[in-house]
Amino acid sequence: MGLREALKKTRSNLSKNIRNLLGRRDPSLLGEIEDLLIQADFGVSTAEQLVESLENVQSQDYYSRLEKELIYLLNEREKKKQTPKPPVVELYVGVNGVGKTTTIGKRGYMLAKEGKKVLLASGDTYRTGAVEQLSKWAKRIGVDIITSHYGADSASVAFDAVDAAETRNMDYLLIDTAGRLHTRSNLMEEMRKMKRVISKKREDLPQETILVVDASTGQNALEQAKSFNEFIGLTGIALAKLDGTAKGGMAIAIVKELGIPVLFLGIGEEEEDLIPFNAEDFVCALFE
Ligand SMILES: Nc1nc2c(ncn2[C@@H]2O[C@H](COP(=O)(O)OP(=O)(O)OP(=O)(O)O)[C@@H](O)[C@H]2O)c(=O)[nH]1
Ligand SMILES: [Mg+2]
Repeated sequence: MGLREALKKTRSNLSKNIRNLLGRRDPSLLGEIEDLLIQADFGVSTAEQLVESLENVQSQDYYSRLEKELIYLLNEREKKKQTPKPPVVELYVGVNGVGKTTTIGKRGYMLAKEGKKVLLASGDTYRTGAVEQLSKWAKRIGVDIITSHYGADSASVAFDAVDAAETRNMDYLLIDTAGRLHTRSNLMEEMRKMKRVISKKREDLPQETILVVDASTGQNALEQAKSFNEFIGLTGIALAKLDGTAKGGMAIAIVKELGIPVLFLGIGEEEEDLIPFNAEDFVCALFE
């Protein structure tokens, strides 16, 4: 599945309705466009800002103006990063069932295809079957894995994994974690410990702390991003399950409100179904 296909539902909701409105010229038009953007989960303040940008624009140019504003908004937040020192450690966090383990499998595949040496680590010691699930991915994409056993201390699993990645000269270490609700402070605390232990090994690690969110969650994903960001500091968002949702606009709300860049889009369950985020492609697929 491609990006265009994945964003089909969000787009058809949005474009069809906006197109219907554009023929009109009455004073309530902008208000109605704002409502549509909110319905597509752009978030209230983003929708307001976008509509304000249309105020002195001819209605036939609304579309192109919206596209330009969105691309600007999404690109503005994209950080220019220095080349990190290997191993690049990516810690994947998020609430239960959002797609963390699957995203890691797909990300590992993406990196392995680029010729990178990839190690996976199973830091989910809570859910039965979690280690096996990641092991299956490792086998499927042909990369190594550090496993753990049920009930083990996830921080020490992470610590050992960083050790292994260094001794084996890995380019990337992708660490899976157990799903946790952002409102459960004991579980959030445990995750913080995991990150702290990793940075004790080397202070620039982990270079990425990535929150995986389920795109169909809509605005609650923004709450998740806020909490996780307050607790451990996020460097990026992976937006999973973008296929089959009409709430794709949520990506924009997260970038705008929290300034955290979207790094990846998950558009299916197969290994090739993860694509690097690109603002222009995303906005085009959203409106076209
Ligand atoms: N359609 C679709 N399904 C996905 C995507 N990403 C993950 N899934 C599915 O979502 C379900 C949950 O995915 P997991 O990767 O196990 O989620 P998780 O966050 O690791 O779950 P826990 O470890 O239990 O918290 C699985 O059935 C995945 O195949 C995606 O981008 N698109
Ligand atoms: Mg998992």
